[in-house]
Amino acid sequence: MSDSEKSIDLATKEMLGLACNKNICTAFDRHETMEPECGFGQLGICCRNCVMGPCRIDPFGEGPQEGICGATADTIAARNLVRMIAAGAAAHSDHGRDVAHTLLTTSEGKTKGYGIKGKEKLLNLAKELKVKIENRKIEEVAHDVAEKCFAEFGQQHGELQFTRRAPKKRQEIWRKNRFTPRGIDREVVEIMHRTNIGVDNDYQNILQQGIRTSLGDGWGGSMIATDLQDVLFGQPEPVRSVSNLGVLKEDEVNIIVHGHEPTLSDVIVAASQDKELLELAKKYGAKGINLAGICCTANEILMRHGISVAGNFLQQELAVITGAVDLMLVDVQCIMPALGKLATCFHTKIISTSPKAKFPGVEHIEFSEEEALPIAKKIVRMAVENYKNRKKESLNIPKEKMELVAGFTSEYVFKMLGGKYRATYRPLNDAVISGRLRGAVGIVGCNNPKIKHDWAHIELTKELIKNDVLVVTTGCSALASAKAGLLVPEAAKKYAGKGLQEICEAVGIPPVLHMGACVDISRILTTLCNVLTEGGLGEDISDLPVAAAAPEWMSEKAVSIGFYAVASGIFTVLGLPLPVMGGKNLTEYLINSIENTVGGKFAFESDPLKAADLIVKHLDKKREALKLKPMMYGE
Ligand code: NFS
Ligand code: SF4
Repeated sequence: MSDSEKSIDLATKEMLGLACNKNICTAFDRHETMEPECGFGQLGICCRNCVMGPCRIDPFGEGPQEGICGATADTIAARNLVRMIAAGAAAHSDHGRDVAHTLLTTSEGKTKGYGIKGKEKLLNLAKELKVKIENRKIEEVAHDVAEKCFAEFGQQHGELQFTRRAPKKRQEIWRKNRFTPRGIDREVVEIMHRTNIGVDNDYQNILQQGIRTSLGDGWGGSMIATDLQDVLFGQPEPVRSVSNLGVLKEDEVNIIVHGHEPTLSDVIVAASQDKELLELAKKYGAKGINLAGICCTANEILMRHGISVAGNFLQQELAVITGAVDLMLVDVQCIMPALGKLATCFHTKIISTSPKAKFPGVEHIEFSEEEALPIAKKIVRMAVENYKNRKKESLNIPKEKMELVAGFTSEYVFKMLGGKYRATYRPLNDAVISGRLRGAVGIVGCNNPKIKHDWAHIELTKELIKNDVLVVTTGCSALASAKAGLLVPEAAKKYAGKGLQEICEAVGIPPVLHMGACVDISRILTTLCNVLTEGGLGEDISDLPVAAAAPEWMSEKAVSIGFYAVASGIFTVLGLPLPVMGGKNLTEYLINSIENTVGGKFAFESDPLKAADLIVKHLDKKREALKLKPMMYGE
């Protein structure tokens, strides 16, 4: 495959060409050497759950159709699938747990570098969680809110608190089908139990637990992560910034933060503005300290501080190859182990910080909330001191960079649409009802070298906004849209249909709204609940003309997200199939009959234009059921 077929992003193509000239391998190349990938794995029909096996089912029906224990293709594929959900939900939720811990220790005055910046959010949460507010210090309230959220992880029975944010009808569906999560951790553990050899062997019953676990992510762990981050680091508001590798600066110390948890990156932002360190940078001949993000950490500090974005998942190695990164610090999730070896070819220092995530050949400086700011300063100092080791001849910063606006939240949409004094979702609902807007679609998720980098995200997004669909986006998809110039108000005139254009112009928003990191997909759920409460668009999420898509997904986290979206009643289109196709009944269930139970279902479609078509048809079906007006500017 030539470099131009690997990505639509100019900076990425340029860096891939350079990597090739230098004989440096990236994920794009390693993907090619891996082909053909294992068919059993892709179809989900190999099982290693006990040592009588590994067993594989013959997909052509000629060889074995059962494992040694008698497990069928459907059973094996379902067990593998829900283990992916368990891993994905665990990752998001453990992130949420860590944030709860930071809030708790901060409320006890034990941290250095954090405060409670989102007071309004905290008070709203306190009300929701029935924490007493009157005559109490903000720290006391924060303490009890953190404890209540903590308890959600270990809860053994009852229902997760935030599932009550869902419409009544949805809650009933969950209860009736045993989908309501009892405790976040409990559901993950139960997946591991049920998928042991000889426990749950009915694919639908296995999926029931998969759904329950995923809901514990979306309406539990991820929601806690989002809400408590807003309490600690402040609620995002729309902010302008810049994206792509061109944000790296030739004459400044470049630090990249990569990973997921803003507990680390937020104090790095503060440390990079430290006077003493800035002086030191100048002493070494640098004009300043330039911070940029990759992956979801990028989203977190982008929307709270306007820090620029270096790139998305498949650009992490390319950032190092620019030779301009003096230090890259990483915490958890989506960090390629390849970075360690790659960095040895450059002056770049990679620093791991989480006790949960170490990398061979990478220096580890353990991060702790208690000493957050001093540790952050130490790391920034290392970057500054490494600036002098930069080799001019290996410096290759691509020019590409793009303006963007990021940081829309469910609360902000509320303010923005109603004006300062009239907070309401009414204009949004009316736009859908009157046929100016067809509906809304969440486009989210990763990059995957199996699909031309950023291409599927951008094609799908453009096609939908052309059809008067408001797109909301998170994660690496949001970063793809940023780089493609879709996150600015001016993009409406260029790419959006007439109805969407009118709304964007009236309110001054881009046609594609950046709503944060992947844990912030919980913001999309909350927004949908608010839209329903505003009225006129049905009673349940499955009534709404909305859909979701992950055109280039790769992570287990995306599987968990896909499931809680479907189980919340949302039609969800994946650009690559779930690894289940070897289980014929299971596949049929996921792309079809699951809809009878939850009102949402999956579709697998790798062609973004066909995916857009499926989505538009789905939105129109929902509009028809709600008896909404025909689209104002034609179909
Ligand atoms: Ni989401 Fe964020 Fe990106 Fe995929 Fe990874 S960064 S949590 S998993 S690759 S979107
Ligand atoms: Fe084979 Fe069954 Fe063991 Fe899986 S659990 S490896 S199918 S014997």
